[in-house]
Amino acid sequence: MNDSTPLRFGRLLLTGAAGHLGREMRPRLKAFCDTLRVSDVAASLAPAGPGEERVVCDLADRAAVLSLLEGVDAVVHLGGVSTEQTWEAIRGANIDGAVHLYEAARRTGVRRIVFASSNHVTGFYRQDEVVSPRDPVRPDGFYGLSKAFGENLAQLYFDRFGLETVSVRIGSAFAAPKDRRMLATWMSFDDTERLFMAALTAPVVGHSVIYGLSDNRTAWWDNTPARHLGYRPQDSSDAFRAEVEARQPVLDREDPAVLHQGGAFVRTGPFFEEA
Ligand code: NAI
Ligand code: 15L
Repeated sequence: MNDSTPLRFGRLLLTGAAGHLGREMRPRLKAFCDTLRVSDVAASLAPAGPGEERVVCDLADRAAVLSLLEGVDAVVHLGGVSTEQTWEAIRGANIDGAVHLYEAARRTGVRRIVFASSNHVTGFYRQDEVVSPRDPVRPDGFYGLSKAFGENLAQLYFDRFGLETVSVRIGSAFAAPKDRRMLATWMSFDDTERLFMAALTAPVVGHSVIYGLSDNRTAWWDNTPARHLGYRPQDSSDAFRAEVEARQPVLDREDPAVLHQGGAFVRTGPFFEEA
C-alpha cells in the first residue's frame, strides 16, 4: 500500500459486522490487526472484545461515517443492503453509503478498501456463459446495479486519488451450498478469509475486480485478470454435490432463475409497481 504492504495492520475497519458474513469474518480479521473497529447500523452488533472498537453507525449518515474512518489503515466493507429491496433502502445504504465511505476514506488517508461487491453485478449472464471481470456488467436488479455503482466509485477514487480497492464479486458465501446454483457460486468461509487477506495484502492492486468463489468443479467466472492478487481457493462445493443434487434432482429450464447466473434475483424485486 505505502512503500511496502503490511501483512499485519494497525487498525482495520469492518463494516457490516453484525451481518451474516461480518460475524464470521470478525474474529478472523482480528487475527491480522492490532485493533479491529467493527461497525454496523444494527444495535445487535456484539460488544467490543479485546483489541476491538465498536461503532453503531448508519452508512447513510455522512458525518458519522467520516468519524468512523478516523485512524483506519484499511477497510473491509461488508455493510449495506445485501438483497433486492426497495430503491430507497438500497440508495441509502449502497449508493449514499458508498459515497460517504469513499469520501471519508479519501479525507482520512485510508489506502485500501476491500469492497463486498456481488455476482449480481453480472447476474443476467446465462449459466452457459463464462464471464470475466473485464466483461460488461449486466445487473439483475437494483441491488446488483448498486454494487456496479460501488465498483465504478472505487475506480473513480483510484483514478483521482490513488485510493486502492479490490472489488470482490462474492458468489454465495455460506457454510454450505443451499441449492444446485450454489454448486457453481459457493465460496467457503475459509476461502472468503483467504480472498480478503489476499486483497488486503497484495502489494499493488489499483482497482481490481475478482469473483469470490471456491475451487468449484462447475464455475461461470474466469478470474484470470485477477491472478495478481494471489488468491488460491482451497475448498470446493463438490463435497456437497451428491447431497444437493439428490435434494434438487430436477430443474425447470423454463425458469429464468435456472437459466441465468443471478438465480432467483433475476425475477425478484419491487421495482416501482403501483400499490
Ligand atoms: P447481511 O445482510 O447479513 O449483512 C449486511 C450488514 O450490513 C447487516 O448487518 C446490516 O445491518 C448492515 N447494514 C445494512 N444497511 C446499513 C447501513 N445503512 N449502515 C450500516 N450498516 C448497514 O449480508 P452478508 O451476507 O453478511 O453480506 C455482506 C456483504 O457482502 C454485503 O454487502 C453483501 O451485499 C455482500 N455479498 C454477500 C454475499 C453472500 O453470499 N453472503 C454474496 C454477494 C455479496
Ligand atoms: C448476494 O449478493 C447476496 O448478498 C447473498 O445473500 C446471496 O444471495 C448471494 O448473492 C447469491 O447470489 O447466492
